[in-house]
Amino acid sequence: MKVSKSFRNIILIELLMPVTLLIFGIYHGLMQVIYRSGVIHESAMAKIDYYQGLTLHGVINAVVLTTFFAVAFGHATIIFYLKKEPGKLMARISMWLMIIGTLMAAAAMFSGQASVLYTFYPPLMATPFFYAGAALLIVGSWFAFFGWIKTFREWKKENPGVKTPLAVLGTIINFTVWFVCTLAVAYEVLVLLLPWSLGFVKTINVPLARMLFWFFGHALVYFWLLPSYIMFYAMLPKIAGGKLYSENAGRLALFIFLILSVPVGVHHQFSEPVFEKSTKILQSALTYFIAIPSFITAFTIAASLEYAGRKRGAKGLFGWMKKLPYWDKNNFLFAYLICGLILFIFGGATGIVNASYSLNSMVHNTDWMPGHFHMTVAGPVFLAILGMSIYLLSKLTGKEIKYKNFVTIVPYLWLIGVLIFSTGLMWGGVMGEPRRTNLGMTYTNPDSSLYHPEWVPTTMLTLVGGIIMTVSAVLYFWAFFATVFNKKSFEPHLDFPTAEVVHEEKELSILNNFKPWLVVMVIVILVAYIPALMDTFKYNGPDAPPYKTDNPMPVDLNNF
Ligand code: HAS
Repeated sequence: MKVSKSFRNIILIELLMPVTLLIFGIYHGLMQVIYRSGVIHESAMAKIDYYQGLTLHGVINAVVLTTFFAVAFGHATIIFYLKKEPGKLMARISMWLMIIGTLMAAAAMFSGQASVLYTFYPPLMATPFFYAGAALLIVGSWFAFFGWIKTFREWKKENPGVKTPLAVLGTIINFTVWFVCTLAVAYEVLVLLLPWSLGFVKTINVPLARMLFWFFGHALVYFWLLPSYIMFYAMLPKIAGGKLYSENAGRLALFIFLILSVPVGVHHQFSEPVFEKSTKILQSALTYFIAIPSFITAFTIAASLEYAGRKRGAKGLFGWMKKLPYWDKNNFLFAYLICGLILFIFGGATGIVNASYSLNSMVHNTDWMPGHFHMTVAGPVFLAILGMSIYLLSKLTGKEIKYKNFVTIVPYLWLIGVLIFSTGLMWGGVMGEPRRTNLGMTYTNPDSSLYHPEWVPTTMLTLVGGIIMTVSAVLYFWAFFATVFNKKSFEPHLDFPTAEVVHEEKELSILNNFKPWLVVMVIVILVAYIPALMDTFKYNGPDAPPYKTDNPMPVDLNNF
C-alpha cells in the first residue's frame, strides 16, 4: 500500500537515527569483552571510561534502539493493518520529543556526566540532562500511542464486529503495558531523581527509587519482546511458506502479557532486604505465570513451522526443520526470526532459573545475568529489529537492499556469536564471576593480588563470542548504509507478509475485548505492588546522599 511522504519520513528517521547510534552501542559492547577478558588492564580507552562505555552500550542498545523501533514498527503496523494513517501532528510531536530526549541523554553520557548504567540506580547520580532526556524519550513514545488509539477507535466505529488484526492487537497491548509501566519510572525521574540531581534535595529513598525502576524495568523487557512476537505470529508462518497454527493462541498469549508484564518487577530485587518474603514469593510465582505466553508461543510457532516444512515436502518427525528457507536471501526475514527463536529457547530457560527465589541467590549479579539477557534482548528482540529495519528501509525508500548475502549471513553469525558469548558468561557466572565489573583491572590481571585464574577461560570465551557478534554487526551496518545510499528503483510502499490461519477457529469475544483484561491487569498490579510499596517505606534506612562510579565517597553536591 502507498504511505504518505510525511509518514514515510517519520518512520525512516525513527529507523535511521537509532541504527546510526547503534554503531557506538556495538563498539562499546566490543570494548566490554576486551576490558573484561584482561586483554587490556585500563580503566578507560579513547578517553571513555569503563562505566561510561557500559552506560552507552546499555542505553543505546536496550533503551534508544528498542523504543524508536517499537514506535516506527507500531506506525507501520497500524497503517498497514488498519489501512489508515494516524494523525501526523501526534506522530511529529512524538518523533521530535524522542529525538531531543535522545540527544540530551547522549550528550550527558558522552560528556561523562551520566555513567549510571541503563538502570540509573540511585545513589549513583547523573546530570539532570540525562534524566530529563530519558523522560522526553519516554513521553515522546506516548504521543505516538495516543495517535494510534484515536485511529484505532475510528477504525472500530467504521468496522463494527470486525476482529482487530493480530498485529494491531499486539501493538496496542504493547503500548498499554508501556504506558502503565512508564508512569512509575516517570514518577521516579520527575519526583525523586531530577530534584535530587538538581540539588533541591540532598538525599534520596533508594529502595523506593529502585522499586519504581523495576515496576518499569521488567515490563520493559516485554515491551522489547512484543514487536518480535507480532512478527512471529502475524508474519513468520507466511515467510516460512506455511500458515499460523492458531490465531486464538496468539491473542491469548498477548493478553496474558497485558495482565502479567508489570507485577513481577520484584524478581529483580530478591536479594534486597527491604522486601518481605511474602512479597518476593508472590512475585516469583507471578514470574512463572509470565513464562506461559512464551510456552504457548513456542508450541504455536513450532507447529506453524512444522506445517510450512511439511508443505515443502518434509517427511518424518523432524524432517520439517530441514525444509525451511534458512538461506533464501530474497526472504531474509526468515533467518532473523528463526535465529531469534533458537536463542530464545536458551534465553527463556535461563529466565526460569532466575525466577526461582532460591536459584536466584546463586546467579544474581553474576555474569549469568548478561548471559541470560543477551539470549533474550540480544536474541529474538535485536534480530527482529535488525531484520525488520532493513526490510522497512527498502520498502519505504523504494531502494533494493545491497549485499543481500551479508544480510542473510548476519543472523547466523550473530547466533553463533551470542551462543559462545553467553556460554562464557554463564559458565563464569556460576563460578561467581561478577557482572558490571572491569575484571581486567584486577581479577583477570595476573599482576593483581586479586587475580582469579579460573575466570580467564570464561572471559576469553566471551571475548571470542563478542568478536563474532561485532563482525556480524559490521556486515549489517555495511549492507544497511549501502542500501540507504542506493538508487531508488521502485515505487516506495508498505507491505508486510501476512500469515493466514491453518483452520478457521471459533471467534471468542474475550480475545477481542480489551476491557476485562485491563480490569484484571489493574487488580493484579495492585495486589502485587501495594505490599511492595509499603515495604519500601517500612524498612528503608536513612535516605542516601549521591555517589559517582569513580569514588566510594559521597559526592560533594557543591562541586558536582
Ligand atoms: Fe529476564 C533479568 C526472568 C524473559 C531480559 N531479564 C533480566 C535482565 C534482562 C532481562 C535485561 O526472575 C537483567 C536486568 C538487569 O540489568 O539487572 N526473564 C525471566 C523470565 C522470562 C524472562 C522468567 N528477560 C526475558 C526477556 C527479556 C529479558 C524476554 C528481554 C527481551 N529475568 C528474569 C529474572 C531476572 C531477569 C528473574 C532477574 C535476575 C536477577 O537476579 O537480577 C520469561 O519471560 C522467559 C519465557 C521464555 C520461554 C522460552 C520460549 C521459547 C520460544 C522459542 C521457541 C522456538 C521455536 C523454534 C519455535 C519459556 C518462544 C523451533 C524451530 C527450530 C528449527 C529449532
